[in-house]
Amino acid sequence: MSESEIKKFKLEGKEGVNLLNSFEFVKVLNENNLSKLMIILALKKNQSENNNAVIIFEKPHFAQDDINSLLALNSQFEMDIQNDIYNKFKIFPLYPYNNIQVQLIYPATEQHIQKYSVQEMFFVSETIEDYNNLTLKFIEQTQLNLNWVYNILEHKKESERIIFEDPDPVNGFILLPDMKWDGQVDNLYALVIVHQKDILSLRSLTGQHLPLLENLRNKCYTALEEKFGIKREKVRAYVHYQPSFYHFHVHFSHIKYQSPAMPDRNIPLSQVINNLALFPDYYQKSTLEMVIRKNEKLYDLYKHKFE
Ligand code: M7G
Repeated sequence: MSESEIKKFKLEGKEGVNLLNSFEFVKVLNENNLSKLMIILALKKNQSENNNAVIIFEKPHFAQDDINSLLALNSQFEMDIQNDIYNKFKIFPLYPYNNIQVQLIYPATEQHIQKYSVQEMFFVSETIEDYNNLTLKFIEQTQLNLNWVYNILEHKKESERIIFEDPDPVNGFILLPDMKWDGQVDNLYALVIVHQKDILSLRSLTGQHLPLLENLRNKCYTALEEKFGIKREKVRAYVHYQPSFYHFHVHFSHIKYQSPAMPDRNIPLSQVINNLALFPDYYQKSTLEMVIRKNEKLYDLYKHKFE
């Protein structure tokens, strides 16, 4: 490791330790042994108000390069079982092979805590009347703050991470790594945020938005291939319905990546484009199926449908 790398590591490490040190554990909100993920509720110490935090700890998936390095490393190890030709042991590699990905949401609102908690889920049909009378009310009253989105669009945050930008105010967008992406090509998880601010979600889309959708689809496929060598037939492009954030965005992920986010919310971008090309007002008329979770506000608005 070069001296500048060591310095960077020390700095990042020090900041990280201090950052997590100021929180204390309250309870586990969710865990997943397949994706090696644990999400906890924590409290900021020495603070009486607005002190909730949601912290997501995730062990990384292996990349082939990591395995090659692990074979070459002379790591500390602890033998567990040795029986004939069968051996099981633990190794304790040091930086940079022992990282844990952490997402810290602080201060976290009640909605963040609900979003990341284990919850019973339900499918529900949303007619256009339901959308206008119930869902829109929910969006107006309780939608999560969009500051992080505007920071990206205004280049105030994450500008160095931008993969591609089309600055056109109508058909333009920013393509950048999603916060959840661990950086491995096979796990690609990228986010496209459009410059237009008044498209809340899939429901707001009409035939007028086809140039935007086609523009972003084509330019993002090209950018992902140029930058990461991922061919378009290996990329899943989709929107979530309902999304968590009501500023229109599209997810681009590697076909091998299995997102811990609820897959039942995925609607392929190709299907959206096709529907709008056939029927420009498709999303102003259709009944859409969506998944809602028991503790979220939408559940209260829709529970009469299955009680
Ligand atoms: P969504 O479909 O609205 O919600 O997607 P979901 O989280 O329920 O899937 C929003 C996406 O934005 C998610 O994949 C988040 O991981 C991602 N995201 C959220 N925040 C706050 C950030 C951020 O600050 N930076 C980046 N790059 N991505 C974020």
